[in-house]
Amino acid sequence: MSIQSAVAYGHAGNSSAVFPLQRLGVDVWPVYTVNFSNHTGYGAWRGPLIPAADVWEVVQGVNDRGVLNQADALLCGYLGTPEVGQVILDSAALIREQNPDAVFCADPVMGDADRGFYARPGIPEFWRDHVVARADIMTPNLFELEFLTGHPTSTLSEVLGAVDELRQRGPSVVVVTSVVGEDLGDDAMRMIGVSDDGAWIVETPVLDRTFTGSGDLTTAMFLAHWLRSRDVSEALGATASIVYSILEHTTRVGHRELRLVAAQDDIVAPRHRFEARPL
Ligand code: PXL
Repeated sequence: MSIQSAVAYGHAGNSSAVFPLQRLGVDVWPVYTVNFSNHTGYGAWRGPLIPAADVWEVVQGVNDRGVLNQADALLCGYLGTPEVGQVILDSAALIREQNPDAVFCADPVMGDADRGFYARPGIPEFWRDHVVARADIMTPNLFELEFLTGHPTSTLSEVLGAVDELRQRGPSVVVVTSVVGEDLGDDAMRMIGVSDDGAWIVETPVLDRTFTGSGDLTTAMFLAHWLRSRDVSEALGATASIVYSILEHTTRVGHRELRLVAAQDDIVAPRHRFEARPL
């Protein structure tokens, strides 16, 4: 089950996660938190925030079908309102009752280094104060990691320190995207993944532009590959390969929105391959 935003035009939230998951062969059940015309990176959009009670109705309706024991994971991202935060926690608890092995993967969508905070007031605090303690996997970007831990970072060891702190508060697996640091150079995009088994980094070439929805794609692809391999290093390499290949295609054709449909073969057989290395 994937509880995230829907956008009519373009790709963000579930509109960036559902098709790639399906293309990987994952049967995903989308539940929507907002129904927007387009993502908020445009500065203007239309369409409703879905009231928390309505989001919960949809989750309960799925539960009424008696199928939640088949859910391997709950994936959550863009919330819309802080009240929907409680719904994702309740959904995680409901799924866990039916399938104790289900994984709760939370992408604490709240902002990034380019745009600052774009989530509504109360949402960043909800992720920090209520979701961290309950999630199994979290996938903050560096900006979000710094907020969740309250520690600004400027070196690789400070980033790893913040990841350890986050892991001590909840998620056993943490993936940090858009990692930068004084001692890391600016010649690559980096993701770091940490679990009880160790820490890994994967680097991809810099694409000199910004994207929206790439984090949502990243979390979805990581979760799918992690569910199959239970191996952070393997899942990190596979995710970097898919996401970079899609972003490279999108950049080459000069499109603002991720070219998920046109470049869909990259989801299954990415043209560019990257491997994570241990830290
Ligand atoms: O990529 C995060 C995201 C998800 N959903 C919506 C968004 C954004 C970021 O701008 O606007 C609707």
